[in-house]
Amino acid sequence: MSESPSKPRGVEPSSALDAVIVGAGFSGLYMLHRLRGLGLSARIYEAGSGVGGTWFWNRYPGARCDVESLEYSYSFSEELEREWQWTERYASQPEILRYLNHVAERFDLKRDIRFETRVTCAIFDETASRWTVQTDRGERVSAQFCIMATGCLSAAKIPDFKGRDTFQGKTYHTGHWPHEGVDFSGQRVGVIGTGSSAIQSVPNIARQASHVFVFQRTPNFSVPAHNGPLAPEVTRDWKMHRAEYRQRARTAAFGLLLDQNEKPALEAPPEERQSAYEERWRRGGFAMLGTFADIIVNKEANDTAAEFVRTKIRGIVRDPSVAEKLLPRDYPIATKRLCVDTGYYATFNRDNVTLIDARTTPIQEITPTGLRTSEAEYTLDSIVFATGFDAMTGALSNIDIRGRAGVALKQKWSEGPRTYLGLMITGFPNLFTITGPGSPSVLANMVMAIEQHVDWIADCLAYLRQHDVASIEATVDAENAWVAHVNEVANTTLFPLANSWYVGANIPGKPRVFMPYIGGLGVYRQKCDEIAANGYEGFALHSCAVAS
Ligand code: NA7
Repeated sequence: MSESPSKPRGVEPSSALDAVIVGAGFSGLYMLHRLRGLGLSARIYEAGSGVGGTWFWNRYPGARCDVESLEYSYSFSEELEREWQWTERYASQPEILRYLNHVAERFDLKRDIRFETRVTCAIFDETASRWTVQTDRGERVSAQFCIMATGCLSAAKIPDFKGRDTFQGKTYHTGHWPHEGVDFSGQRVGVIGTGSSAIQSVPNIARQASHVFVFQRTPNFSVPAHNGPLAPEVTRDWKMHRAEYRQRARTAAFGLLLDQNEKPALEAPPEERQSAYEERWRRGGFAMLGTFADIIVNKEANDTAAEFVRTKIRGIVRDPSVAEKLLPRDYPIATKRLCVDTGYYATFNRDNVTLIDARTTPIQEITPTGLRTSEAEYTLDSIVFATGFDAMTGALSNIDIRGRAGVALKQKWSEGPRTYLGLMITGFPNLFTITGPGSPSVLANMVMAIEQHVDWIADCLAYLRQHDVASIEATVDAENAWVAHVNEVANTTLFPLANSWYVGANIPGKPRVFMPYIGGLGVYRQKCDEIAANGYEGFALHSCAVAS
């Protein structure tokens, strides 16, 4: 299910760096590039055997980004953008991985990446104001700054089903897919979960397997991607106007060129609403989110969009009882991440696909031969866990991070994550979290959110150097105020109503806290810039190491 275990490299001698970066995905790669530009010594530790992060691990059939390829790519280098050609409107996982390898080669990043090396622990030394970082290969390194580029959806989660380890067939998690691929020909396959990963993979698995059983606990809203080859005129237009498009995306709420209609849904007469939704459905993807201004803040407005999509599902799925099961009803549309699919609902018209409602007939046990629900037993050759991630905090909690007075981050976050700007944590000086909880992150085009954080951190480190500052730390007041603000803004929207991974509802026992910042990437960027311009307001800066 996972990468082959890395061979021990032996205990390496201690070394000292300006910065350690954890993770070689979109965040870590750009961070390394920026730090090198500042003349700082930096090293990435990466658990995988190659670059890519999320795009290294998520290799399930049909894995594809739900943000359009021209937008879901770095904007920091015009040359990079001019020389790289995306082939499809929505890039597939292999293409994104090729792109990230190209970036790593082009900027000569790999020489400072230690692959197949997992950071196990990071401890802050208050006397020296430095972090000691340890890896599973016995390496120990001291760095002034520790930068977590660990991703928001990188800690894969397999629920603790009874009998989970007794199954004698093959099991897979979508987020740890075998590199050699999987041939499901002739197999009876069970897919557990109906989030984005299942919605992308089920149509592909169904074309191969003899039968697919989809176990759905909560139906999801999905809109068509209308994916296809990128038309040359689209690429030409992008290259001609790239600077303008990128600037718009950087300041937009979702970091996307969404074409947001400012009119509230309820001000439009029903026919106008209908044709607006139809037009967005034809465009495909997240365009649906921009149809009206109030979809995510007004339940009645949201209902009009939700009912539109439910009607579409009824129109696609031929068996009315199956269609009925696929209709999401108990949360507003887009308050769980909207899925973007290619033929998902139509897949349920195939004779070799069965939908099982795991809400009314829950999965009770995984057996040696398959799976048992409260109603029936299913004989399976393989089980695919499309069960998601311990989102936003999981990858950080998996590392033993200890700040001042040896306090563990896990302990500090036991009631839910607390950060200042999603960038720093009180009690953990010189530790940065790229797209950490409390920042726009997953509610924005991730690449735009990442670039904004990396640039802010790099500028901050340059400032600290110029002003001879040894440590920076979020103040208690600033952190408290930011956490309150993140909650306040979230509560003006419908988002907290859904049992989503945004609130940790998919992980039993995880405190229910709305983790990302929904104030919008543009607004957030401005706040971060103002804070920096005011000499890093809300941060305590110390010119030499302090004991406490
Ligand atoms: P998601 O969106 O978290 O989906 C996980 C799915 O697995 C979801 O349908 C869950 O149902 C289901 N699940 C989780 N635990 C169980 C148990 N115990 N029993 C039955 N079903 C379960 O993860 P994805 O990988 O699809 O997508 C993650 C993000 O990646 C996505 O949002 C995009 O941003 C890209 P639930 O809804 O919790 O009832």
